[in-house]
Formats: sequence, C-alpha cells, structure tokens
Amino acid sequence: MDPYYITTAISYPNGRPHIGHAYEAIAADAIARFQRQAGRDVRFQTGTDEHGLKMVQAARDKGVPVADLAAEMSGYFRAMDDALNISYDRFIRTTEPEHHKASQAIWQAMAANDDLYLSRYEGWYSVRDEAFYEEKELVDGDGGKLSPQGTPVEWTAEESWFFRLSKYQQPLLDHIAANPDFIRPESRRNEVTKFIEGGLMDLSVSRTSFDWGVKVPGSDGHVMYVWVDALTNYLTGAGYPDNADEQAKWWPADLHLIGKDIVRFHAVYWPAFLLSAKLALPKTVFGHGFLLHRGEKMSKSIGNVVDPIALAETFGVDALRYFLLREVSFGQDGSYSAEAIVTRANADLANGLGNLAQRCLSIIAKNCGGVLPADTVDTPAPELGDILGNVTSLMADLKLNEALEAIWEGVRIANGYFAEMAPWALRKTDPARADGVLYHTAEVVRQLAILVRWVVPASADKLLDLLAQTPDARDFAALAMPLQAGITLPAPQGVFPRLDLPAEPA
Ligand code: ME8
Repeated sequence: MDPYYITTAISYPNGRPHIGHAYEAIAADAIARFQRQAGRDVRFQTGTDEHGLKMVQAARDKGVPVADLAAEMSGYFRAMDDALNISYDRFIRTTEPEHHKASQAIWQAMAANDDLYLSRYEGWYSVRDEAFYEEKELVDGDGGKLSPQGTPVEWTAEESWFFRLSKYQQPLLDHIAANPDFIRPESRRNEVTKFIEGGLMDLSVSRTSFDWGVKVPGSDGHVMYVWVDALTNYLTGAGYPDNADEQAKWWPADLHLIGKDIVRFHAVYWPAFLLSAKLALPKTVFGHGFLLHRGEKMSKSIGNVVDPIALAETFGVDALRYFLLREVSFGQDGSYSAEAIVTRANADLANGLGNLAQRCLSIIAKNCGGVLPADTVDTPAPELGDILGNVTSLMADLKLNEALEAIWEGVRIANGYFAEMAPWALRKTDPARADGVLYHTAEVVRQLAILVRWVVPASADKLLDLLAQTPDARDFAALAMPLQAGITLPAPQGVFPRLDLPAEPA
C-alpha cells in the first residue's frame, strides 16, 4: 500500500492553544490512525509557526524575547497534543535550522525559475492574519478598514521581493479543474476558484522592517514573508531538499488538513510556489469548519476561551475526541458545550458500546469462570453488514461523522441482539444457546473496538485488553480473525464512565 503523509496547519505560538487547535489535531490524528489501522505507512506532522510580525508583536507586548515566547508556547502546543493522544510522527518548529535550510532551498528554486523580483510593496497588511489584502477586499469597521476576516489592517510600504503569482493564475485554475479532490470540501473549492478568477496579483514575499524570520538568500536585510516559510514546513518534514529517498516516499503529501480561514494560502499561494519550484502538488487540501462555543465565536473578551487540556481532564480524552468528531459535520462549523459533550458521550459511549461490553463480559466472568464460551449449537450472530466497507468509502471522502454514525449503527444492532437474546435468562433454559450468544456478542465487541480505535484509541485498547487481544491484532486486518473460544479473559472493568455535568459548565 502507498505511504500516507498527513499534516495539520502549524499553529502560531503567540498564545496558548485553544479548542479550535485541539479540534484540528484530533481530526488529523483520527485520520492518521485510520490509515495506520488500514495498513498504510503513515507520517503525521504537526507543529508551530514561529516567525512573523504577529510573534514579534506578541513578544513585545509581553516584554519577552520572541525566541523565548516561541519556545514556551510551542511547548504548550506539544503538551496539548500529548494530552490528547495525538500520534504525530514529527512536531516541527519553524525555528529549526533544518527548516530554514528547506525554506531557502525553495526560495532558490523559485528564483531559478525567474519568479522572484525586487520591488516595493505599498498596501494593506493584517498582522493578525499575516496577510496582504487588496483595497477592494477590505470592509468598513468601527475604527476604520478591516480585512475580510474582520481583523485590523495597517498601511505598509517597504522594499520587498515579489513572487510572480499572476503567472500561475491559469495553471492553478487548470489544476483545480483537472483534480476535483485538490480542494475540499466543494464549497471551499468554489471560493478559491472565484478568488483566482478575480485575478491574481504578484505577492510580496519578503519583509525588511523586522528580522524575525528566515533570511532571504543573498539579500541582506530581507526575511521571508512568514507564509513562505510556514508552508514550506510540509516539505521540510518530507526530507526536502537533501533526502531524495524520503521525498520520493512522502511527497506529495496526501492531505493538508487546515481550517477554512487559511484555505487561500494553501490552495493558491502554496501550489503556485510548488509549481514554480517544479515540485509536485499535495493531493488534497481540506478546509475544516470552525468550532464555536454555544454557537458563538470564541474570544477572550466574551471569556469563553477554554483550555482543551482542562476540557479533556473534565470529560476524558476519548469522550472529547468522540464528541468532536461525531457531533461536527466534518467540513462545516460546529458547536460545543458541556451539556452536549455529556449527552453525546453518555448515550453513545457509556450506554451504547460501554454497556454492551460490560454486560457481556461480566456474565462471562460470573457464569463462565472468565473463559470465553464456544458456540456449539450454531446460535445466530448479530448481522452487522459490511461496516468496514462502508466506513472505508466514507473516510475516502473524509466524512468522519458519517463513518462514526455507520459504526454506531453496528452498536445499535449489537445491543438489540443482546437484549433480544437475553443470555442471562437463556442460561437457565438453554445454556448452550446462551454460550453462543455470549461468544457472538464478545466477538462483535471486539470488532466494534477495532472499528472505533482510530477515534477513541485508549478506550478501544482497554476493550481489546479485556478481550485478551495482542497488540498486533488491533488493525482492520484483524477483523477477519474471530475470537478463539476457550481463551481466558481478564476481570472486566468499565471502560466508558458515565459523565455528570460539572458544577461549573464549560
Ligand atoms: O493559521 N475552530 O495558525 P493559527 C477550528 N500559523 N479551527 C480553528 C479555530 C476554531 N475556532 N481557530 C483556529 C495559522 N483554527 C498559521 C497556519 S500553516 C502552514 C500556518 C485553526 O494558530 C486554523 O484554521 O491561527 C488553522 O488551521 C489552525 O487552527 C492554526 O491556526
């Protein structure tokens, strides 16, 4: 099977991570784990985007050296990833020397293609977005002009290197038309197409008014525009420029998973840089939606910015992961609240899958001496259908929430089977048949645990431990290898606790 390279956006470490960052990391992690369970060799990269004016200003406001701010905050992002069980293969920091080298290499490749020229930039810049905007894109705000994202803009005038973005207008449109999977979901593809059709101007790609960035090769006083180096992180992680074997294996990336606010950078600027440097384009750029708190944008002034590590401590990592991926229609905006997390986790995890496992395994412990009974009388098994097949095709379209729905249809069928067959009562009238029901239910719990493992990895592993499954029997290939009757199972334990609403709702 082909290797699979997936990346998240790299976050600005100008403050601590919030739930939006956690959401992106969790979604990317679930996709990475899904591909690993499907047997692919996966590289999953995430990290922090440490250069640019936004970082300089944040450090100035806090009165600390910018390198110190970056190091401290980057540590919080990594700690968040570790707390949420994010299985990244590499956490990249753009201040690493190796990344500077890759950024200078792509710069030189673009220069070699005659796509860079020195001129003067005069126009609007949003530090919050680290983006240049054309006059026609701005909107009127209370205190003056704002970017289309609603952030303040400032007039900027300085000597700058320019990238010939205009030259790539038609090649980009051609690529998008020929590769329907390049920008997803479709609404984002339409937005990008419209933006490109509106005409592309050459892009200012270096700054001279500060020096916190990657130095432009051979041009004293210039540092690269932060997005040039930020986007290049994906190549650094694939061994660019020196490691040809790594590049052949991992590039082009299969998926850049990013938020909807930064699709333009990934679907216009990035492919243009790559075309210029004569490198292959990523297969898919997916712009996910935004996570809102009770339907409202998170902001420090509303006071609804929640620390994702605290949220995971309150509800459990797997409950949070499951909630976010099940509740949000992937690609669209979604909303969270303590009530919604508790309701969803209790219904699907505690009462759904958890209860089924607990009831079945405790009867086996109590009545069968903890030994998995055999089905000697051909008891009917629950009919789940081809869940893996359905989930695989839904995941090919990154329909994560629908994939979970399909798996929980299996949980519903298995619970219905268990209730209808009532093995606790059958034990008295027809013990052989009761054994068959227990066997089939344990087998279905095993299958469901494997099927949900990419979303709730720690809990699924606990379930598989309770079924005495070895670590090498937890991928999708193991679905075809049913449980062996006669194995001894460890003492059952609850895997998905029932949650209560915390006194102070998140
Ligand atoms: O944009 N809900 O960094 P960032 C969901 N450094 N996702 C959200 C979100 C929310 N409320 N808020 C932000 C940057 N995000 C650049 C990226 S990539 C080469 C450079 C997402 O820290 C956002 O869309 O502002 C982005 O994908 C990621 O979090 C990091 O945002």
